[in-house]
Formats: sequence, structure tokens, C-alpha cells
Amino acid sequence: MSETPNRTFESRPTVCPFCGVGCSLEYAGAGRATGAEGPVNRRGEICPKGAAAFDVVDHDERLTEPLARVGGHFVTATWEEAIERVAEGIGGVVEEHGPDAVAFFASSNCTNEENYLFGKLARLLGTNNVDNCARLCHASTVAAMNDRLGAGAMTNTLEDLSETDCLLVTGANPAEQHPIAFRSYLLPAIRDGATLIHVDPRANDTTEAADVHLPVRPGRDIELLNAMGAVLIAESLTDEAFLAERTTGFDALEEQLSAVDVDANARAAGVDPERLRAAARAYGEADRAAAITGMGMSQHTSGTANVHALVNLALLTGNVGRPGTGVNPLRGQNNVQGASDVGTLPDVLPGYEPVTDPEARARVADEWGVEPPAEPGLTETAAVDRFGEEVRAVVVFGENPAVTEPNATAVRSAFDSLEFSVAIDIFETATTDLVDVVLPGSCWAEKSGTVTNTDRRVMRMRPNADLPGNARRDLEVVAELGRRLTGYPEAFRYDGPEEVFAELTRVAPIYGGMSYDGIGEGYERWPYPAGAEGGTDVLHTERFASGDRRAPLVPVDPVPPADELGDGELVLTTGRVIEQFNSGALTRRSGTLTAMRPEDALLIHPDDAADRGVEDGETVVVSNERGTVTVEAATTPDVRTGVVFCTFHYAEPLINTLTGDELDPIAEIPEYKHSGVTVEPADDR
Ligand SMILES: Nc1nc2c(c(=O)[nH]1)N[C@H]1C(S)=C(S)[C@@H](COP(=O)(O)OP(=O)(O)OC[C@H]3O[C@@H](n4cnc5c(=O)[nH]c(N)nc54)[C@H](O)[C@@H]3O)O[C@H]1N2
Ligand SMILES: Nc1nc2c(c(=O)[nH]1)N[C@H]1C(S)=C(S)[C@@H](COP(=O)(O)OP(=O)(O)OC[C@H]3O[C@@H](n4cnc5c(=O)[nH]c(N)nc54)[C@H](O)[C@@H]3O)O[C@H]1N2
Ligand code: SF4
Ligand SMILES: [Mo]
Repeated sequence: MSETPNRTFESRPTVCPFCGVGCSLEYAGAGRATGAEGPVNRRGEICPKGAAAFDVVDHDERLTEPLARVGGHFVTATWEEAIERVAEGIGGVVEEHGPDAVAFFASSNCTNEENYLFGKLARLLGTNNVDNCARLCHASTVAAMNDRLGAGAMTNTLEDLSETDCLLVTGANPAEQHPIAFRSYLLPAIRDGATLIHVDPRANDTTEAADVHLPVRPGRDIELLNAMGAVLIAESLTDEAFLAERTTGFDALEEQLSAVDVDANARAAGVDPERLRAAARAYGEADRAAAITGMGMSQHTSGTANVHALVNLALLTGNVGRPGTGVNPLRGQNNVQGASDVGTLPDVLPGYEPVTDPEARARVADEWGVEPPAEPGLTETAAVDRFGEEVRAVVVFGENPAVTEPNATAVRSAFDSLEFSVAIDIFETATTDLVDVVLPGSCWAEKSGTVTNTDRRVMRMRPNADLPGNARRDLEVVAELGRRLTGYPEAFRYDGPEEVFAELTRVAPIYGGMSYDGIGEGYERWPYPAGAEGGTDVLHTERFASGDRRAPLVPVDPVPPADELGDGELVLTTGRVIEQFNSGALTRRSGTLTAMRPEDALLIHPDDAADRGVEDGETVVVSNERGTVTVEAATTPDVRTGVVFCTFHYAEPLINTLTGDELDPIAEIPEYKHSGVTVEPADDR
């Protein structure tokens, strides 16, 4: 145990608050974290983000008192006053417009117990308008995989991926975004001879380990994947036995792909046809080939279609249902998988049971004493679009939509049009600036509970610090809102997170039978307890999770990006760097240009820069019809011509000012990875 002037810390193994890999770490003294040997990081290895995880814990900008807006300014309030304001604000909207006028944004940064209770709060208030930022992230991946295979999660485990012979990594940069998964599971396979194919318009740390790099034009992944499929069929690299026993619909797909002109598709996708052929051969000839898919695939208006095209390749080659294969979305935050598992989604109850299924609702009602509403609710993106109209109030829990949702200017005015809004956060953010009441919650190091990592492992978090000032544990805040906002105060009385988890395991079939004792310092993997000890490792082995022995193959046609390019415009695509995390709220670097490293600037190819008279390091103005952003430019051949890349980690410069709010029609995920922009030197203006 150690002391700082205000806070008490102690070392207990918990889960890293950043990415979905789920490394274990604990307090090491002097404000630092150290890796703890855990189920994922078995040698206690952690990345630079994990090592800096305590930076936020006793940061002097932590929220320590509730804030309530009075005459346009925040004043400190007591908890009683703040909760009363929330009860009046939400209560007034419900009375006048009904419960569906309230939207709930859950937190992928928070525990299963907190999110489960948050979903219960929305539903006992009478609405299914609850969603989490999986909507902005892998919603399209989940939609496509669920549709085809019956489960939207990683088909395989990190462990068995280290046995693969070929990795097709597309629209993902695991070397920076999932560093321990990359170093401890994927790199060993590559060192053992597995071929790495990297599909990304920008060469980055992952590309350095690649055998084949396909610098796809943003938004052209379907052309590229269909061309690979055409090569597989033309060169008989498909798995005949698997196609016969485990799939339907081969004839239609064969007909479509046989007509694909590989060279023309490669040109449309902006890649070399021979390199594309080499990639298809490596994938098709491998004994075990695994696909890894990320935001470059999912964050398009074609996001769901992109993943359908990828699933086709896996099924054509029999690369599903065996170790070292599959289709594997690497999940974002430390609990984005769990937030969805426990039902903070507008169309499903805990455990992905549809809200439209009367039996599922009845099972939930047995536990809750109240039946959840039967109509699917609004997604987060659809809700923001309807702020001020159908939606009059919002409860934002551990999310920062003012920075992370697309078309930021529209998001800001959408918040202004609400009658009431409340945020539960640990810092003042661009979003808390827009709400009426801010409730100070607890950060990762101050809570107990469970989180579910990218390969479906439920692990326990343990407190390493006490709470700052008058901040409260998130679980207690959500429970208090449940008691005050719904007509069912008894449904929100718990002894602590373990009791909430026990209820969750009775409500969500995929978590059935799990317990804190069973998890201990290890994990329990869903679906549980089916299959191997500790849960099911590889999915879809004998049957698909859909219950069927066969999965359908479906022809996928290219979908043009919604944001068409104007004259002289470049394609802006966005993404991440290793040192920063999402909206920057947990990585707390001041949002000034000087704090950015070169990779954090607008990356532009030297030819595109020269055409526009832009010098390396110069300040440029990036604009389109949605707005203007001023940022430093860095010239580099790592980004392909016609494309510029920038991170979205800062409230200033706010890159999402430029992204469009067109949505994928099925998953309602925004098109973060393809916006038309002009770029010019700031001096020219
Ligand atoms: N250090 C760090 N780690 C993180 C995060 C973080 O902010 N910082 N965030 C976490 C979260 S929430 C998530 S969801 C994951 C995301 O992890 P990734 O999916 O790896 O995230 P991105 O960097 O957004 O996108 C990946 C790559 O897609 C490429 N790309 C852009 N457009 C296209 C395209 O049209 N097609 C293809 N094929 N590729 C394209 C980009 O150049 C980028 O390198 O990371 C998690 N881990
Ligand atoms: N242009 C562009 N935009 C994007 C993306 C992109 O690639 N490009 N990626 C999208 C993706 S994949 C994602 S996941 C979203 C992320 O979008 P967000 O979820 O909005 O981003 P975060 O920074 O993770 O927000 C976390 C918020 O929760 C707070 N918080 C953290 N921990 C806790 C806690 O324990 N308790 C409480 N109460 N609060 C907490 C933080 O202070 C912060 O305000 O961004 C999306 N936006
Ligand atoms: S790889 Fe992810 S979970 Fe592991 S230490 Fe780094 S940020 Fe944390
Ligand atoms: Mo994400």
C-alpha cells in the first residue's frame, strides 16, 4: 500500500482499461502500473498504454463533485441536488413525451455489471433506446457475422491464432491498436512462417511485419475481396468438401465471382493485380488461414457488405471452425464486447435475445418482475439524428460523442436542442460541456466487476485505488438513477457487483453458470459452459452458432461510398496511434498541435502535397461542406496518393467536424473512413 497526499493505492490484479485485448496489470507504486501475469498476458507483458494507465487515476482534473448548470454555468451541487435535477429533467420528458423520448448511451469503458444495470434502467423506464459505442465500431462486423454464422464475435481465440499459417489483416493495425495480441500471439505465428497479408491504405507498424501489403483505396474493399475470391475459384483454391458439407449458395457466388475481372477490380481498388493474386494464393493455399478485421472495414456505409465479402473468402476456403482460422474482429475498448453481451443494444436483451421474442422477454421478466418493451429502440446514431424531435433527453454514461460521433457540428447543435441531458464521466469533456448535469463516476482503478475481452473471456477487475473527493462508484450511480427514475426501486437494490453479476448469469444464457469464484484470477469464456473446460474456444466447429450445419454464401456487389469526391478533393480516412486512446479522455494530453507527434498530423503523400504547395510540417486547412479543421501536415509515402489520414483523438483539432453522418443501412455505423476534403496551406487563406 502507498499514499499520495489525497489518495490511497494498493496492488491487486485487474484488467487494463484500454483496448479489448484484456491484459492484467496492477499498481506498482509511484503512479505506475506493472503487468500482472494474467490469462491473456501470461508473462505479465503490457504495452505503453497499459503502463501509463494510472496517469488518469489521480489526475488533478478528475471530477470530484456533481455539477449542475445554473444560468449557463456549472455550479457544484450535492449528490442529492444533482440526482433531484436528473429525476425532474428525465421525469418531465417522460411525462410529456413518454419513455421513448429518452435515449441511453452506455459505456464500453465500464463493467458488465454497470452496463447490465444501465440497460435494465432504460428498459424499466419503458424504452429500448439503449446503445453503446460498438455502434461506432464493430456494429457492421457483428451484423454481417451474426447474419451468416449466428454469432458476431471472434470465431477463434488469440491462443489458437498463434497456430495459423496465414493472416489476412484488413482494415486493422494490431501492432499499434492491440499491441499485446500482436506481439504475443500474431508475431510468433509470423516468425514461425505464417504469411501476413496487410490490407491498409496507409503503411504502418503492422505493415512492417507483412509479406504482402495491399494499399487499398478507402471504401474499395469489396472490389479487392471479390477479386481475391475470383482468384480462389479460377485457380481451384476452394475447399470442395467444406463447401459441400457446411455451406449453401455456392452456385450463385461462383457465378458472380467467375465474372469478376481481377485486373479491373484490382485497379479500382488501387492495388497491383499480381500482388493481389499473390495474396489470394497465400490465403487459399494455407492449411489454416485466419482473417482479422478492423475499423478500416467496418466504418463505411458499406461496412456490413465489406464483412460479408470477407466471410465469403473464409467459407470458400473452409477456414471456419478450426484452430488458426476464422473471421476475427479485434474489439475496441476493454469492455465493448461485454457491453453488448449484457444487452446495451436497442434490439436485443442480455445475451443477444431479440426484444421482439416474447419468450425471451418473459424470461427476463421472471428476474426483473417487469417485462421489457417489445419494440426495438433507436441506435445511438439514429437517436442523435432525432435529438430535439422524437428524442428529448439523453443519459450519457462514459462516452464522449461530442468528439467521437461524425459531423461534430451537427452533434453539438443536436445536444443543444434537447430538453434535458446528463453525463456520468470522470473528466470534464467536450460532451460534459453540452449537458445539464454531470455526475462524477469512478475510473477503472476504483471499481470491482467484470469485463469481457476480444476473445470472449470474462475476467475480474479489482480496485487499486479509493475514490477522489465526492466521486461515486459508477454501479452505485446507475443503481441510484434506477431507484429514482423508474417505478421499481426494489429492482435496483444490490449488495454489490457480485450480486448484479449473479443476476446477469441468470438472465443472459451465454453467461449462464459463470461466477466470481469460478473466474477467480483466470477467466470464463462464453458461450459457457458448453464445450471445453472454461467455455467454448473455437466457434462453429460442428454446427454454426446459428444452430445450422451450413452457412450461406452470398454474392456481394461493390457499394460506392456515400461521400462523393468533389473536384480536387482527397479522401480523408481516420484512425489511431499507439500513444492516444479514442477521444483522448483517458490519455489526457493537451489537445494542441504541439502535443501531436508526426503520425498524429495529417499524413499526405509528397505528390499530393506538392500539387497543393504544401510543405512538410506546414499548417494546413482541411475542409468540406461540413466544416474546416486546421492541422499540421506531415508528408510521407506511407499514405497512398489521393488519400490523407488523420487521427480523431482530440477535441481540438476536432477531426470529426469533417466526417459525414451517412450510415450503413443495416448496422447504422457511420462512414468515418471516407470523406471528401480539400487541403490547402493555411497561409493561402
Ligand atoms: N492505441 C490505441 N489503441 C486502441 C484504440 C486507440 O484509440 N488507441 N482504440 C480502441 C478501439 S475503440 C478500437 S475500435 C480499436 C480499433 O483498431 P483498428 O481497427 O486497428 O483501428 P483504426 O486505426 O481506426 O483503423 C485501422 C486501419 O484501417 C485503415 N483504413 C482506413 N480506411 C480503410 C479502408 O477503407 N479499408 C481498409 N482495408 N483499411 C482502411 C487505417 O489506415 C488504419 O490503419 O483499437 C482499440 N485500441
Ligand atoms: N473519425 C473517427 N471517429 C471515430 C472513430 C474513428 O476511427 N474515426 N472510431 C469510433 C470508435 S471505434 C469508437 S469505439 C468511438 C469511441 O467513442 P467514445 O466511447 O465516445 O470514446 P472514449 O474516448 O472511449 O470515451 C470514453 C468516455 O468515457 C469516460 N470514461 C472512461 N472510463 C470511465 C469510467 O470508468 N467511468 C465513467 N463514468 N466514465 C469513463 C472518458 O472520460 C470519456 O469521456 O469513437 C468513434 N469515433
Ligand atoms: S495491449 Fe491493450 S489491454 Fe494490453 S496493455 Fe496494451 S492497451 Fe492494455
Ligand atoms: Mo472502437
